[in-house]
Amino acid sequence: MKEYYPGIPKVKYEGPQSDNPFAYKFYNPEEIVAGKKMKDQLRFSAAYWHTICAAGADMFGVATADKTFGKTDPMELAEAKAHAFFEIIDKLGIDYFAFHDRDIAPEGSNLAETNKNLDKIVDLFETLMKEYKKNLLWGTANMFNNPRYMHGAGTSCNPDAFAYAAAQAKKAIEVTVRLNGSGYTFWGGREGYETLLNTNMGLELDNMARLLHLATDYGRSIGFKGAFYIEPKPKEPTKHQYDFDASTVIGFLRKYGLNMKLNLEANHGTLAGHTFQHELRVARTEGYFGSVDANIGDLLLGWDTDQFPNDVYDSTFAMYEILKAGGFTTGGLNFDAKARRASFQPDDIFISHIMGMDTMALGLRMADKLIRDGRIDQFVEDRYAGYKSGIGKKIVDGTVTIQELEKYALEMGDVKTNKSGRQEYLEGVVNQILFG
Ligand code: XLS
Ligand code: CA
Ligand code: CA
Repeated sequence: MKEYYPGIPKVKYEGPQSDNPFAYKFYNPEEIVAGKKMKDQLRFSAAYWHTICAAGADMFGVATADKTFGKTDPMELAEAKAHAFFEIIDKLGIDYFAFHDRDIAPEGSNLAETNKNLDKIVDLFETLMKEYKKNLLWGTANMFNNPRYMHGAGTSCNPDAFAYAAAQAKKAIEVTVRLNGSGYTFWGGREGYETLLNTNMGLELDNMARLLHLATDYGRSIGFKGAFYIEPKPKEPTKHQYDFDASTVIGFLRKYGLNMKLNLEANHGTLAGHTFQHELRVARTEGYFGSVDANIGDLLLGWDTDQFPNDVYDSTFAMYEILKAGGFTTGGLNFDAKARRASFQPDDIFISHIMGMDTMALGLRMADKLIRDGRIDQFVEDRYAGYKSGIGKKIVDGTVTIQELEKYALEMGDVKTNKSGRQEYLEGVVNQILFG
């Protein structure tokens, strides 16, 4: 069989002292951390659209990397990409992947032809998944690229676009079921608006929910047992995306009675003005934690840079939330990430994943230490201890009236029992755990 990346070895764990760029320094798949093998805690996944498709083009310039494998015929190129992609994830020891329908096969001249192209590549995926023992983390439909979706998909003002989107989602869910995917993601690429001057917000939101109901009900009817996710993002490509952040999406899901979880992207959290940890905390507190796109943004830039994670504070706090949520079930850590445009050599694909995986592995190790150390959790426990007895317990139990609280306040005179929040002490504890 043709090797697409000759010279790149199978990447193994060599430990923190290794200077081999093609080795893991912190990710040791079989090592037990926080009660499970690291590979089962982290459930790494590679994103097809970046890893094998994105070639460095941006708004100001064409591709810098060559990902054509000498092919010009679109179906031959799709096949070559599939082979190359599975070789990459196999060499990296990544067990999962995610893809959009349009990443893997080209569009034909009509929907029927497009579906035929897709089926042909899905046949190949089925073979390659078996051969390499790889699993689908989630599938999705690209309902934002084609001009037909210029006004949105589920939120389009044009019912023909809504119908086309429904047909596309139906097919993508069928493909996900066929490949035994453990999830299916909806990212509302153009589900938002540019100006309220031409927008019926109420109808657009209702219709978005209608599409999600139709698609998820259909998925269940054909035996899909995995999780349906929504992925929040506040902006880009539209000025305002309806799935703004975790809180907004949870409110939407509750309003419309949709049984879905969240796929949270670090980068989208910061674009919404939150930390990644905040988004994860909201999801776990509300019972909506599902899966993660671990790629980060550049805090000095206002757009979606999809970078491999390199910040260990960030990965520690993210893994802390994930462990506290009970760890992944259907979800995993997907790298919706691309190497920078100037990192165009084929081996950069490997080096960037290795760095990102080591960052998340370090985060897992540090989060586990933080939890085992116990000082932070104990501090939080103590801080709210007042709600375990006396007036606090009555508030929490809902057995107090506002008149009783007034009486209590009058007798108290003033609040004299506040204690320091000790933020700096806690930040010191984190530094000690990371570097001590
Ligand atoms: C884009 C999104 C997208 C989703 C899948 O910003 O991150 O890639 O993850 O459609
Ligand atoms: Ca992104
Ligand atoms: Ca994403």
